[in-house]
Order: sequence, then C-alpha cells, then structure tokens
Amino acid sequence: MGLLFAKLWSLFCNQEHKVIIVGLDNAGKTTILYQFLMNEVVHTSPTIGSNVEEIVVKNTHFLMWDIGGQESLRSSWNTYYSNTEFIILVVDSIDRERLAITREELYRMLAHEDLRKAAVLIFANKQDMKGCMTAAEISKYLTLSSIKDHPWHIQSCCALTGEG
Ligand code: G3D
Ligand code: MG
Repeated sequence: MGLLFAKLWSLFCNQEHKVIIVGLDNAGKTTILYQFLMNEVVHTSPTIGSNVEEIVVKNTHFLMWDIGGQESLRSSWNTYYSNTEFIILVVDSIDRERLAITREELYRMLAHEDLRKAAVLIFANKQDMKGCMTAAEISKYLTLSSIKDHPWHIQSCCALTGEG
C-alpha cells in the first residue's frame, strides 16, 4: 500500500505542467523566466515568437512558454493555449497607458475555450520604478475580483532582483 502510494505520488510529482508567460512587450516576461531559471539577470532582447524552458521545482516540472508580446505577435498567443494549466500575466507597473490593452488581452484569454481550466498569476512587475502602480491599483483596474471562473493571484515583484 505504502509502495503504491509512493509510486502514485512520484508519478504525480513528476508530471509536467504547462505554463504560458504572457503580457505586453517590455513587461519583463523574459527577465522573469530567466530569474526563475537561473536566479540571475540576463540581457534580453525583444522576443520574436517564443522561448521555452523547463523548470523543476520540488520534482514538479514546469514547461514555461515565454511568448512575444508585441502587437503583431499577440494575435498568435492562442496557438500556445492548448493544455495550458497556468497563465503568468506580466504587467509593467509603470506603463499606465497600456494597462487598458493588458486588460483587453486578459479577458480575451480568459474567454478562450482552451484556457477554461487555467489558473492565472499576475505579476505586477517593475516595483522598483518610482511612481509605479501598486498591485492593488492594478488589481482594481483589471477588476480581478470579478473573475470567478478561474483561480487567480496578483503578486508584486521586481524581476531584476527576484524580489516577489
Ligand atoms: P519582455 O520579455 O516582456 O518583452 P524583457 O520584457 O524581459 O525583455 O524586459 C524588458 C525591459 O524591462 C528590459 O530592459 C528589462 O531589463 C527591464 N525589466 C524587466 N523587469 C524589470 C524590473 O523589475 N525592473 C526594472 N527596472 N526593469 C525591468 P532593457 O533596458 O534591457 O530593455
Ligand atoms: Mg521577451
């Protein structure tokens, strides 16, 4: 019985989970991915298409897709959606002008059939920047409290230092 349980547990633990990292260009997606991966800051250039990396946390494998956020690439985000369990939405907390676009993209994603069961983590990134919006302000603007059909969480962070 114990052995069976251990086997089931290890099977469960070794499962691979698909995560997509989305957000507008320059939000900090690639920096966050490499912060997860190596705990260090890498010099990024705008992502054309996508980067994919595997991260292992306590025996659980996460396949992280970092998808380019430029306007021309956003329409192809949905080609990455199938089997996605977690969405990481990265927000540039200093970019007030484009928060409305992020909001639009967020609700478009949440309405997509392939993401019906996905949980959402919103990173309010660039908290080191003076005058940035707080996670509470972003949460209010994105009306996160109205999201009832997906588990969600907002976390303030600074991808450069790994804080948050
Ligand atoms: P993207 O993948 O979402 O397009 P990147 O964004 O990861 O390429 O980051 C875009 C720029 O924002 C980079 O600066 C990166 O260093 C910077 N950046 C990312 N996270 C933070 C943060 O938390 N704080 C600050 N101050 N800057 C951040 P460059 O200058 O290389 O374009
Ligand atoms: Mg990028």
